[in-house]
Amino acid sequence: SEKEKRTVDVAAAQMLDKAQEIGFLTTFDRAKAQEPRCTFGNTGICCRICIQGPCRILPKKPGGNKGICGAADYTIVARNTVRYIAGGASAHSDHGRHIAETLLHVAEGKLKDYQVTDPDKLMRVAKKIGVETEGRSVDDITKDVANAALDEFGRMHEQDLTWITSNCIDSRLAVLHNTTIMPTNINLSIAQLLHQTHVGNDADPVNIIFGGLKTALCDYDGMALATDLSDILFGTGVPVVTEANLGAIKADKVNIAVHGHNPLLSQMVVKAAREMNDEAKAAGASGINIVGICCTGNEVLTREGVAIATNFATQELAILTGAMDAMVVDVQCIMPSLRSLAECYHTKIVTTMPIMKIPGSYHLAFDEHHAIDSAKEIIRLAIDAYKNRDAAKVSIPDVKSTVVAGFTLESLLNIFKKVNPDNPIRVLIDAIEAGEIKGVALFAGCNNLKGPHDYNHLTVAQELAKNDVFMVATGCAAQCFGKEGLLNGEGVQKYAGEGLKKLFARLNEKAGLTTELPLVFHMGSCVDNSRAQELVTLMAKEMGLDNAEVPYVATAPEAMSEKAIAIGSWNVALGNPVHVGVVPPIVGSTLVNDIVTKIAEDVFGGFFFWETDPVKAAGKMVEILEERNWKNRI
Ligand code: BF8
Ligand code: SF4
Repeated sequence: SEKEKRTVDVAAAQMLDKAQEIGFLTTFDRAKAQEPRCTFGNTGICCRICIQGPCRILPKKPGGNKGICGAADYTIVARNTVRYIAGGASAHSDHGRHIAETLLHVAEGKLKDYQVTDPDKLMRVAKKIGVETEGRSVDDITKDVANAALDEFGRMHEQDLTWITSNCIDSRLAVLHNTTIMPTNINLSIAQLLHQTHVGNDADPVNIIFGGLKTALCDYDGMALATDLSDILFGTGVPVVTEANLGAIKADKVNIAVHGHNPLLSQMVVKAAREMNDEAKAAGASGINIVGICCTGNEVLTREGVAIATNFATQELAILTGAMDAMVVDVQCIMPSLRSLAECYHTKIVTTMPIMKIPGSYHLAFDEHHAIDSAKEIIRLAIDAYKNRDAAKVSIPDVKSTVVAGFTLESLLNIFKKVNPDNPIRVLIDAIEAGEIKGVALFAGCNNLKGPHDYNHLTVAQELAKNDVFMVATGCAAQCFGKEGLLNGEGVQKYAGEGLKKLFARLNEKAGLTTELPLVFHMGSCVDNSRAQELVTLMAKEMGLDNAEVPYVATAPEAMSEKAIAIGSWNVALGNPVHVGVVPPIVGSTLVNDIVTKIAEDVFGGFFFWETDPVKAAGKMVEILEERNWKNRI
């Protein structure tokens, strides 16, 4: 049906009907309006790197088979591709830098509203990166850890990035050294990549791609340190039970969505809200209800059990419920369209960061020095807005699913520990060796309206479950699974194959949780893809293999952002096969396409493949896992 073509999310479909009724154009309409796409842009052979352009590759026209400067299709495609990576690495690493700076200021006693919440994680991270802990104060260790993180961004001596060297096994580090893609300075690599791809600079597609992979590793480094330091500041999540989808918005409460990526803000909003229920009651509501959209939602879900409202493509629809009083946003993946939609309602869009403002929305500069006060000010805006809510415009879809989340690597291993106290990771490997499961798959990334919303995520996961694949997820993929009932025990009963069910039965028996384990383990936000990488490295160590031999595969069924491209690229460099469910603007150069889908495997063991049909994609992922298992047995 037409609805299935838009989304598989029942709540979203209801809201899209409502949008149609009131004549509001959503991102779904705008996506349609962009069709048909320009083939040059769509396949990557449009160059706008200098303003002689845009140059397009017109193979049949004399003189048209290259850009004005003489750049061939492979140069143009390679340059365009790695510039996406530069954008993604900038976003992730700047997020990490912000956390590191905050942690340093905490240790220096400059910030009263933040503290080291998880000193055990601090000690583990300190040991991992070689910071002395014996007989030292928490503040001193914290300073050294924070400074080590900040040093990654600007060090001027040749020293490999610490969060890469301390998280990778030797065989992988050797691959990174041999291919000369080991970075020593995050900011430098990003800047150098922009230089490398300036007009009249590097024309060699292989060299450009290697520059891109070096920067993608900076993306990894920035997110790995962001995860570690966020855990230190806010705690390392443990299993929590909550709910997901627009039904988590409550008609009788002041509803505030935290949307964006940075937990420095959302954690404070959650904390402040707990102290302000009386103010909400004074305004006539029964309390305050915080819900999450996109990755900052995943952050506060993991650590505070905050419900998921929705994911990227359907963010506008949360406002269409008529019951969203404020949406507080920080950075990344926030649609500029939110403001005009909010104008049809009483909803306040509050931007908070100096690099992310939306014309016409309310800007409240978030100040870490007065974080709780800033958060309270935002919540008071929401309470004020609530007073203007028009009950006649409220229609909240009665759709939500139970979610069991909070699976940081630590909390996942704690469950494995109940089955194998001496060697928790062995639980997964035993299940693989016994043929119960075929391996592990990571779901990551976004929504992309080049296909129906959440359809690829859901279908790939159902197929892999049937084929006994153990699944972990981050980002908007994880939020889709929350909404669609894959983050709970019923998901196992409904979709898992017999082997996978056996493993779950063993785990559930020993886990000692009040609820059954979920079909897919929610590992957090997109920066928490570092947790999944730690998992595969742990498996490699235990199996005595290199990363590229572990039965592990990653998928971004609905990849969209530059960040997703960066994540996919470091996954390849670190040895992981990566499925992408949309055809990226790379296929305009057979050479570049072959490099990333074929030659990459010879060099890194990891490679990309594009498959828009989710059933076929899952089939190929299963084949990859089976092939790796087969090779490991001979
Ligand atoms: O960092 S998955 S749409 S929200 S980019 Fe954005 Fe993509 Fe969602 Fe999170 Ni990640
Ligand atoms: Fe055209 Fe070359 Fe300029 Fe690109 S860099 S726009 S191909 S002249």
